[in-house]
Amino acid sequence: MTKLWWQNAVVYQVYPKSFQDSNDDGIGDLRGIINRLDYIKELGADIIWLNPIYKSPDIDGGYDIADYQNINPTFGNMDDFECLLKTAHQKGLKIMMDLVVNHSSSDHEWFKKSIGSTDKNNKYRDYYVWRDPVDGHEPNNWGSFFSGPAWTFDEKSGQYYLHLFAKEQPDLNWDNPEVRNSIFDMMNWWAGKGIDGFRMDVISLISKPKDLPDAPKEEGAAYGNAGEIIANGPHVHEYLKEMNQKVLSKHDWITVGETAGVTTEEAKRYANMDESELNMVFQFEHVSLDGNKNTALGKWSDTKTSLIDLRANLAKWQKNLSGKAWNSLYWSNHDQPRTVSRFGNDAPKYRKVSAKMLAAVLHFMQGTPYIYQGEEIGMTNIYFTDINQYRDLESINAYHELVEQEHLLPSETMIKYLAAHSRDNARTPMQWNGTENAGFSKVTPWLPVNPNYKLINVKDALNDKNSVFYFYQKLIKLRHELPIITDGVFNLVEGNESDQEVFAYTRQNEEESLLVIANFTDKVVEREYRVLDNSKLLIQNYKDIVKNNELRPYEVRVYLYEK
Ligand code: TEU
Ligand code: CA
Repeated sequence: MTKLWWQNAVVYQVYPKSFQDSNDDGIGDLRGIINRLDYIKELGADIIWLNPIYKSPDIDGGYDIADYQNINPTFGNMDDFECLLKTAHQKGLKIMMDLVVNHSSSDHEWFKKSIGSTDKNNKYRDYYVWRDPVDGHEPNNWGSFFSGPAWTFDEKSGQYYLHLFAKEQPDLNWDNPEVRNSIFDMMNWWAGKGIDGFRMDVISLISKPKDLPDAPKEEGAAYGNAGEIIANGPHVHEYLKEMNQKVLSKHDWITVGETAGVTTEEAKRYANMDESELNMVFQFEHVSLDGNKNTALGKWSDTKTSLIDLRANLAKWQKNLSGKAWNSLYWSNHDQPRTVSRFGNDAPKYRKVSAKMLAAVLHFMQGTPYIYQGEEIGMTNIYFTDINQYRDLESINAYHELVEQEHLLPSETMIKYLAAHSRDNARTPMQWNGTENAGFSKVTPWLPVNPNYKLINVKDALNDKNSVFYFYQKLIKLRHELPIITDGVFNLVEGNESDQEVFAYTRQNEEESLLVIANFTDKVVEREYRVLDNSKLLIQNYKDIVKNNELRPYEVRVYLYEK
């Protein structure tokens, strides 16, 4: 296997709005990120993925872009961006940008010229997906991912436009070659600035099925589940190959497609080693195991993911992509709950130890690991208790739809589900220190700081040699030093498939093998693993080993054996 630079790199994800405020308006910004680059460097990450920083009305955290070639003034200006890129490069950090081209903002010039137009010669009309009403209704039953219908009526032209997300996020028409070329030109323009790659928002949804048929509808649901029939549509691979030829193949970039609805079979096409499309994809399966299958409630629940399901899923991705395509590895991002609250245990007694265990389990797998800001200090969910505390439109709309319109749930239940799954859990400001507003801003932030910032913050983590931070730092260092972490073949330890408490796997290459053993429970468990003589204990999250065959709560041990 020829190694590509991004295969043993580690990505650190920055959500600019919540990372560091530099001008006291309560909102993070580019200067704030520049001021914190040394921190990311200290952690050891190689690449920063920046969530969208483009001009945007910010209906959906900047995923509604009004101008792809300008910076949102709230975050700074193009000089600030160029300074960020240059400073990052001087420090040896790369910058991966977010590419949001399934849809634009309804404030984008293209859409403003498109809406309301009946002019047959107006080329912008065909930049979006317009359809006539059917029997006075929407053209089909598709629901928006953010509640309500996926269609909005335009009085002036008498047609509906498609928006899989908010009505302020109209879907672009990828079947129009001019749309594709405009997007490719814009990408090449960013290449000219010297960026290092793109993370591609919902790229699996760009090619809509022919004739836009109705989608399957769950019982009690108001609309059809469009995602299911749109994902991996008829021309998606053709369009990505075209993008590859016209843009990606010209640059030594890292590219990752966010691919809701992707299977391992599909991933082998998106992220094939032949490099004809993308480097890797974000799959959604392991972060959907705690949702509801085939009910109108979708992701809203408060059940915990079972270890059996989680392991089966991660192992499937490791095995099926091995040697054929490249995995991305993540526990969280700006759309997901906090890692330690979701998969570990955020009670004070177990927070640090379980955060480290999860980190090790992920970082010893094959693929490129992504760390979401704050994960490296074990930040937790915020557990809001009132719907008025939320800012995210997905959470707010879901509450209104499920509780008030459809009466599928009592309010208290939905509040519990939101506390477990709302995207705002990930978006609370970065906790830098124990001073007011956690050192994020001098003024009240746009979203409250988690009250636990006095106990969980970067300053304390840097002062504690046993912190979660230094554990992550060590994992990154090990990945950079040991080729086996990048190229070793993954296998579950024999019999581990049915173990409800311990996750145990190996990695093997010709020279070495790794053994990872992790207790996912808050109990002491006994297991006999064959740890070969001369094995070296590479990393562990307890100070010592009392008994070889005993794993304490959330204990993880990783052994390296030289053959
Ligand atoms: O997310 C895509 C996506 O699939 C989301 O609808 C996801 O299912 C949801 O957020 C999880 O609850 C991307 C971005 O990451 C997200 O922030 C945007 O809101 C969305 O696309 C639209 O651009
Ligand atoms: Ca600011």
